[in-house]
Amino acid sequence: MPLSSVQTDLAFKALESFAIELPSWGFANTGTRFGKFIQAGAATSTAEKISDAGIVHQVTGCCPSVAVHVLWDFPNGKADVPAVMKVAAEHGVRIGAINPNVFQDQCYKNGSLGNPDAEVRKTALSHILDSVEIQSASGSRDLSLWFADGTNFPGTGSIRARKDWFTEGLKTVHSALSGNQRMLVEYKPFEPAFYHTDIADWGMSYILSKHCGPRAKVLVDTGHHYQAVNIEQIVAWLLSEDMLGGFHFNDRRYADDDLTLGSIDPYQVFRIFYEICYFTWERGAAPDLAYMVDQSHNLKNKIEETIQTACTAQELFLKAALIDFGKLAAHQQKADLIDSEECLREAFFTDVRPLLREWRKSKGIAENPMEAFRASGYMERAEKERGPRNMGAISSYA
Ligand code: PSV
Ligand code: MN
Ligand code: MN
Repeated sequence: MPLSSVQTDLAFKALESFAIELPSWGFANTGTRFGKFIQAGAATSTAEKISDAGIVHQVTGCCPSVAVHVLWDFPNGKADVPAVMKVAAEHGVRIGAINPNVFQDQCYKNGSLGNPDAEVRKTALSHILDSVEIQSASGSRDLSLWFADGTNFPGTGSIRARKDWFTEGLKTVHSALSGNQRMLVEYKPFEPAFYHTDIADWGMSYILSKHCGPRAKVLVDTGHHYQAVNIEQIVAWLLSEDMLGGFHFNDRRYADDDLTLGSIDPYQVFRIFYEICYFTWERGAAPDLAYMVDQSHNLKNKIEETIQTACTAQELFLKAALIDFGKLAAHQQKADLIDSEECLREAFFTDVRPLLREWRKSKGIAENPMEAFRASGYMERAEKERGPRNMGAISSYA
């Protein structure tokens, strides 16, 4: 069915409102705990990661910011901010969410803010407060908090005491925020802790955020759920409570997969966007959410998969934005089961790619981002330049 000009206007408006942030760590060689498959063209420095994010934004037009991990991208803390900001500006992007890292240092074996040792809790807190300084210096709005804390064996830690330590630590972080700054509290059901994780689900993130204050919101990483969990219901509840801060997008086969968004279950991603677009339609304004990717590919070419992810996100968001919400609301009111459901299916099965091509044309970018990237010669240059550094890593790894 051809789309009307009203739908085209609606689609363009939706696309203009949708930006998705890329993770710096998605462009470097990473692997599973069983090994790495090195890519010759992968980024070997923060500047290269930002350059890769820049080319993705250039060809897709929807990825204007880059999330950074403090330990990996700011080894000298705040002192690195001007240089990183300069590189970002050169590549047409800006610094996005700041991710403190309180899980890699040896002192965090038994946790960070939940560690029974007050000295370790202090070390973790001071790293997070340093990260807030980076956030302020770089003008970044969001501090994105994920904790590996938990225990591996029953009875080896006081779950309640750890909860209190988290509350205390996070409250201190909250009081260090100012201006438009926010803190996003991420949850994860397991890994690396396998008996209990201190912030295991959305309820725990919600409670901690509520204790902290209005700048604290829940971060939903789509990978961090067990199979049967209805993620879109969590999204709907958090929206209704004004407690949803943003997303880490990926796809899940179990409870933490860094798989391409929508590669396994595109209808699920669509249902999440449906909840957001329905909320937007009812309120007449979009909720203030940070859409971020959290994927780190070991097998696919990293830049190409990021382009694939950004385009998939746009397609699924657009499909959800095109739902006829007036019609849907009327059917829901009468409990017309089939007709209500068909409103979603109609939108989901609409081929929105022609609209996306039109939108790209209107922005002066190539209609096919993947083709444009392949034609640019960027990857060949990156492989030539970075290859010796990356291949050196193979021999030292073997
Ligand atoms: C943990 O699994 C996580 O989802 C957190 O967001 C981390 O910051 C990110 O992955 C990168 O390791
Ligand atoms: Mn995440
Ligand atoms: Mn994860």
